[in-house]
Amino acid sequence: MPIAAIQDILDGKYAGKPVSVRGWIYRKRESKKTIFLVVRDASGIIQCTVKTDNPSWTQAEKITIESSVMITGTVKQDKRASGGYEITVEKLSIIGLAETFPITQDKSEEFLRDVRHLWLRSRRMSLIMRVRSEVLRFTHEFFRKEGFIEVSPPMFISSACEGGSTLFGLKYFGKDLYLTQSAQLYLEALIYSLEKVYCVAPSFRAEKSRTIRHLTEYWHIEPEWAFADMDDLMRVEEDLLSYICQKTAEDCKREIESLGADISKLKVVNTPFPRITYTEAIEKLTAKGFKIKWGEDFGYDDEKALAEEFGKPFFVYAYPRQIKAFYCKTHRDNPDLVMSTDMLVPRIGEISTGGAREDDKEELLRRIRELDLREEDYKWYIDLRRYGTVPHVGFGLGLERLLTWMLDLENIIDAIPFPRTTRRFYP
Ligand code: NSS
Repeated sequence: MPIAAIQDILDGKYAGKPVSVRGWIYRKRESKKTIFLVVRDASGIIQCTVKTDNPSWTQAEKITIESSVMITGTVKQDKRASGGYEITVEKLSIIGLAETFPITQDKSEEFLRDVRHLWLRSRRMSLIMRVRSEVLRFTHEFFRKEGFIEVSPPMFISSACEGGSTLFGLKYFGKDLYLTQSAQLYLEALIYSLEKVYCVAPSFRAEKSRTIRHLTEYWHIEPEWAFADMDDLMRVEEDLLSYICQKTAEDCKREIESLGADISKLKVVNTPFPRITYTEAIEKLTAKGFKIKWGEDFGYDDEKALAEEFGKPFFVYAYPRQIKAFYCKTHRDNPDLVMSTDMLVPRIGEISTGGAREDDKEELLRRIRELDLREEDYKWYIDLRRYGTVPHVGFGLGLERLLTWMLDLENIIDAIPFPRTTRRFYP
């Protein structure tokens, strides 16, 4: 007999028919004459009933929550059953009898994080993981559609992309190396042959901040492309975001509704996004009574206050040189500013950073010296400006920050199966 996906049964494809399902015991309830087993598989949950006269009765009595099972029976339409269908069991086989499952309803968030390897079985976590997978699919679809080539950057690196304070160091055959913070510098090398490239890869930050938006290991969506300017950059970025939001609203409607997230905020993500300069952002904040001065970087509260005003994704661009990385291209008509842009969303603040890269060798060297970086660490990167330099742009979008916003998650740690933070690296 074919193994049916539970969702197909709930969709009415097996009404009145014999069927087999495989899965785990989600709930169990007993009365004198009937045992009700709610079984879950990857697609959904369904109630299965076992009667006293069934030869499987003793198996059903013995079975525990989270035991794995194979059930054969007949699908019955029943308005009282949640989902509208149930299975009258003919045969119940226990595959793996579970010990007493440690997760019960009254457990704390902290406990659930300690048993993350088991909590991943919850409906909530599996819904999030499904949407995460779909968002990755839409990301790849978008870049392929736009002619970008997927590349694979290294994770062991020898010099910083985003500044030393968040670098994870490690010993590499007696030498000091680091874990990558961003694939950007390597992507820049690849545009000279492939022109438009992207990757989805882990990035590591020795980030001490314990906030709802920081992980020490996160997944980074990073494109980089040649012969492009800030306008091209913001256009591709907003196109990507609106593609992801529209497709997710369409294809993950059931998941988003089950998670209780607000689907309407995804549907209204249409291009073009509002754009304001850093200087305009400072003026807005000053008018709201914030103490921030021109030249200072935004804190989380500043970003949240700005984002509240827009209520949807928007760009801040043209930042002061002193708060941005060495690779940012200086505005030729105003050397105090660099061509950098952040995308901000409500509640989370910054979800992506990008910009034009300094493509002039002398300007780049000036920046490297100005920031006291070691020129020899960036020798290969400077080479890229020696041999056929081109104007080019790119950005980095944090997948988990994006999901935290899209799914109204309270904390970024629920956007990734095994979160790593300052305090959490188990399981
Ligand atoms: O440091 S970034 O702002 N920028 C870069 O790494 C550039 N080199 C990217 C590029 O242009 N290719 O990080 C980019 C994004 C940021 O906006 C967040 O969405 C995410 O990466 N990010 C993080 N997510 C989770 N946890 C932490 N700690 C984190 N740090 C950055």
